[in-house]
Amino acid sequence: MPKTATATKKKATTPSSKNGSGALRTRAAGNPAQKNGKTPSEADIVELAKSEFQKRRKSQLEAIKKTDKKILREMLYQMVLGRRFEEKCAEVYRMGKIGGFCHLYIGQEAIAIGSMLALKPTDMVLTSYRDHVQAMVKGISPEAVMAELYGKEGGCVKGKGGSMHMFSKEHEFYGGHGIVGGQIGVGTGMAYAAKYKGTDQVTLCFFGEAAVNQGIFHESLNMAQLWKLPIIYICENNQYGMGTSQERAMSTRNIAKKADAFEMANEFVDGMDVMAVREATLRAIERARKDGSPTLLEVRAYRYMGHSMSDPGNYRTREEIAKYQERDPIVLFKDSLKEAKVFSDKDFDAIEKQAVDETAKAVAFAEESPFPSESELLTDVFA
Ligand SMILES: Cc1ncc(C[n+]2csc(CCOP(=O)(O)OP(=O)(O)O)c2C)c(N)n1
Ligand SMILES: [Mg+2]
Repeated sequence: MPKTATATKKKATTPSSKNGSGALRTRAAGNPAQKNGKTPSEADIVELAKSEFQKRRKSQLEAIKKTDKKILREMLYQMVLGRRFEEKCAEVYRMGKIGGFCHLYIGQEAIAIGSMLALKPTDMVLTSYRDHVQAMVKGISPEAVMAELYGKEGGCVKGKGGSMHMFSKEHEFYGGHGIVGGQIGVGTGMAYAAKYKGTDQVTLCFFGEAAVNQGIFHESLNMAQLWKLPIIYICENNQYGMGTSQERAMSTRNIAKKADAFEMANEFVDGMDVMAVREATLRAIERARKDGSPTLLEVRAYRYMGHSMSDPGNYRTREEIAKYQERDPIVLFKDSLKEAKVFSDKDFDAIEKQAVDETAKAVAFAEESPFPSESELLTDVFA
């Protein structure tokens, strides 16, 4: 098992199949592991994941060859930083340093990094409550994100938002939204404003697959296509909405195709492949900037940790988690970078050290930052 995957596997929630609901489900339709109509064993599924990993390496290598080395380094660094930062979040959360909800992104890093590093700094980003990594990629410092998690004054919103509400107007990062799907309507409005004002900004709006069943998704996509808004909707399909699997809640597996109903451009992307995410986003950005038209990307990945830190995880098996860890996006990317001779083990060690040091600095800053003073209680509060 690769190092990064092992590190998180130990900390994964404890899935059980005791009540039957945790048993690994497979689909009759569209499941590549299905052999002669027979349900594959869990070992078959792990094998399939390994072979998909090898296939994916080939296309990733091609994309790496076309990309500037500086960008590749930044992509890898941000992915490793996101992973180490969030592992630390889990650790300090368990020590009682962070209160309230805390939703980790471990396993999904390729989505934020692949897409956001294709943007200009002036472009706008919104996401759900699973927002720490997106906030950092958009330029909010790890110190300000960690202090926000601690509820401290040095946080990006002075400790008043916490884990779910990272925000920075300066960095064009507009949340951190706790209402599932809420950011789809807000993001569509922001794209409308950009078009109305004639700015060159593209809006990138992330949401989970469970948000797609709500009316706001359909209403927003209709308006965005009708009015040709420069927005990219990224559905982060991690296959679960809390403990409910997509197959229990959605009549179709194919989320990208929902955009066909609005005649909107759409693509399905492998969210374990950071280069595939980057390339699909670059295509969507071109559509948005050139024609001012929207795109829906369904990016499929998997969260290794529970829905939030308080998730007992009794709805899935350890084998299911292991299957996705076999295709870990960081390991895949490092393997490809090494094979393409872009970076060596020495470079990887330097990146790892930089990420660990940056995370330690963020924790030290958060520990030392004071709690907000009482006089701050009613400032910047709208109710
Ligand atoms: C409108 C609304 N309904 C229900 C909830 C409770 N809730 C919080 S997270 C969540 C699951 C969302 O899953 P998904 O959109 O797939 O995102 P993920 O957590 O997987 O990133 C639900 C139902 C909520 N916050 N808002
Ligand atoms: Mg989900």
